Amino acid sequence: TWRKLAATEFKGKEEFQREVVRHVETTLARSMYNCDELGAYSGAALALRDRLVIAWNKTQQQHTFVDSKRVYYLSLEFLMGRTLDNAMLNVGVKQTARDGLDELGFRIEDVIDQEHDAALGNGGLGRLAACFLDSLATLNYPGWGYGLRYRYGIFKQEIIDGHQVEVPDYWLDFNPWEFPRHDIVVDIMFYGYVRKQIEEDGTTRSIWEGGEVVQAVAYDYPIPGFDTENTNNLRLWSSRPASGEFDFQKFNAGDYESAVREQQRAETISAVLYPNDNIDAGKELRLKQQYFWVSASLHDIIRRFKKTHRPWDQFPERVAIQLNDTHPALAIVELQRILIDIEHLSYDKAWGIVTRTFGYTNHTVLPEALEKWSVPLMQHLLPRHMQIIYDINLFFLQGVEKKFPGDRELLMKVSIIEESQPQSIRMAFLAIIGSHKVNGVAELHSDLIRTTIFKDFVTVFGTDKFINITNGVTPRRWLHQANPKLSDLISEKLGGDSFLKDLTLLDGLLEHLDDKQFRKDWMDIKYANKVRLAKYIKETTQIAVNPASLFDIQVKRIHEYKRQQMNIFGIIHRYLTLKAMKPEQRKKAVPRVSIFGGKAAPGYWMAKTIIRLITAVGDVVNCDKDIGDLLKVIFIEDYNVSKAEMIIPASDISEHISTAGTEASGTSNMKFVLNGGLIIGTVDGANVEIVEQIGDEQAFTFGHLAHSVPELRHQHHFAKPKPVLDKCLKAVFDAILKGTFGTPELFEPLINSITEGGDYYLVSDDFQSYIDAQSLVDELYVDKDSWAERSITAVAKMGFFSSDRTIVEYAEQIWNIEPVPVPRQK
Ligand code: 26W
Repeated sequence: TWRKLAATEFKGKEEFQREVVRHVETTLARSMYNCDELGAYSGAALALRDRLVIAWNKTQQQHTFVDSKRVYYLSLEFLMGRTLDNAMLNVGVKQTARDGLDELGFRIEDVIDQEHDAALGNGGLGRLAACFLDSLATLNYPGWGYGLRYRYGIFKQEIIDGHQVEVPDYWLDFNPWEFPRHDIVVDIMFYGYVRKQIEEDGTTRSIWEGGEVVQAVAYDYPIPGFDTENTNNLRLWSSRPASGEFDFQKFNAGDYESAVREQQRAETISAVLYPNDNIDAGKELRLKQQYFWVSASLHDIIRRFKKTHRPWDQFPERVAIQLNDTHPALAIVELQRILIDIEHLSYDKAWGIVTRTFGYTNHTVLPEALEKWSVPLMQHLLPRHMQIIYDINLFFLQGVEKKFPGDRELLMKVSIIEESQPQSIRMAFLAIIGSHKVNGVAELHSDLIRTTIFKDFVTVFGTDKFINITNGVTPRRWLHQANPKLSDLISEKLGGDSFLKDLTLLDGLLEHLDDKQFRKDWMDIKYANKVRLAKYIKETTQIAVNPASLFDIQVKRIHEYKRQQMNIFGIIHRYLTLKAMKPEQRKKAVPRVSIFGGKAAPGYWMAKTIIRLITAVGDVVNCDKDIGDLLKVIFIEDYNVSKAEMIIPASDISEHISTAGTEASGTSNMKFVLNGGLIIGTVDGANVEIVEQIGDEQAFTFGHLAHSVPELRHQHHFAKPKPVLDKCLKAVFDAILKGTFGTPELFEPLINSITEGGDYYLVSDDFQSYIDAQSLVDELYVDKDSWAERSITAVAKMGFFSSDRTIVEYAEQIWNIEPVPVPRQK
């Protein structure tokens, strides 16, 4: 049957090939005769990109034509990973491309492997933003991302002599996915002073002037949806000197150095992503990044709104802005400034528009991660914004005083300004006051923010302003792309791939639970994914691991609250136990491969010590002849999105073992279960809801609950004499201190943080119950058939955790936006 091709389709593999060849020979000016895999990648990417652009333009024109309300997702991080594979799958041309490349002599997997990850994020928050973009496009919502185009993304991690070494990640060499918009340029000012001016009508106006100006240039990235022509936009800003090049006067006068210095100063703003996850460093350059990005984005949004010639009142009916954590909280102040200083609206009218526009998502309760900026720094860098923050605070506190007369203590507690030395600005408080909705990212986390860090704001604003929207992940990347075999098997059983757009359809798998062949196919795919990972481990570490072993994986940023130290202590316990066994006893043990991956912030010394201990244990265990295949300890270098796509489908068990109440949600927990791995985890973050959905036979939970944590910490703090350590944990520490894993001095501080330092993350309190949970894992893994049943059951019940569900909740409860599909050609 004949139908018109979608904008993103090819007429067949021949047309695809022609396009690849054309790009290799003309755009890249290379010959097909000596075209390598990188050349083939570049050609394929450019061929596909031509199609995306058509759909992208159509979408943007449609959205402008309909004048629909848009959401703007402001995030300092977008951890996109690779684009080619995802884009081919989303627009449905992967098979065509595979066939075409095949005939040209290339394996598509090798071609895909040429692409550099876009690693513009640290961890959970950045990857969530990327999943949200995929869901927004797939659901046909008009939604843009706004971020920074860092020249260097998160550093590359090398492990040298067991230590983490950071190497810069320059990712822009050849990037077919970005479109520079040299016509979209915004001037951004820093420093300067504020002058008051009396108008003819007697009102006073504030004029901010005399500062340093840099330019923001837009770079756009198309975001294709799955099985739709809708293609959204991600706009990232790059900084450059205002004069375009550099100061030619200085240059001509021979002052080359200062001319170049000035250029570098401007370019520095978007040069590098801060590699801190969950720790606020408070650096001036970071504040400059935040204002630069927020100001450029707002000017762009306002310029687009103004083209519709609507009155300002209607701004919140056309624009929703979501603040991804407090990093963009200055947008609240910037919009207020534009509305009063430039657009001359009254303060109250402006503030009404501001609060109806913004929503704020909180992603952490860790006190060290809550952003605070020093008042003198803000005063110096953004003098007018500082005044406006004082005004916002004054009017807010006046309102509180009116509602709760005489409650001085409450005023102190909710003031944006903290009376520290020097004073500081609590950005989360500013974000709450300037938004109409505040949300946490999992039920437990949202409860915690309502009852702990933001409880005084619940008193002031009431409960309705504080909602929960549980995180989700995109099944397109995290099932269909990462695990094509499993995705195909599921399609076969469900009679189609609609589950990729409505993940709740997965529950149809339950009908096939008793099908022996299905269970076997299911476990064969898991095995094949483990073989794929084992091969990678062999190639990169020279260590052979047996894919028949139980694969136990913990991959995430290294942080004391995530407790990789507890995992490695558990592994040492296992090692000591195995060593103490007689050889015939050992034969009954379940062989295990413990796999770690993750980066430590460069300045986070304790996290680096944890990495050092993991590699040290691996060095000893992996060549112990008594142990052989019974235990291997692997650290995978440079964990990133593309590696996650290979690692996650290969887990039997993954670890989500944060101290209860510290992990806001976690999202890799969802990815692992969606790929048929079970989880061992604490009652924390989204683990709680995952277990609720899949049933507690399908998960291994352990440890103290969040509500007991404060009391346990208190006991550690005041305990005299020090409590005696659990026997197993003591044996582990003794082995380390005896030098079993090399120089014990390296690891003393880590042990001391537990034995002497108050054990803030409660490793000693949870250790025994962790070991018990691991024993249960061993026990149940032996029965492969019931394991298969658990794995299938878990996947079948994961429908809730699609980021599509998450995005619909944001759209309905916060943004008030509707889908605007691009009409399909008939
Ligand atoms: C100012 C320094 C800084 C940098 C990044 C503070 C805080 C952050 C992020 C908010 C940390 C982060 O990524 N949080 C994670 O967000 C995920 C998405 O909601 C959650 O799944 C994780 O539990 C949470 O740790």
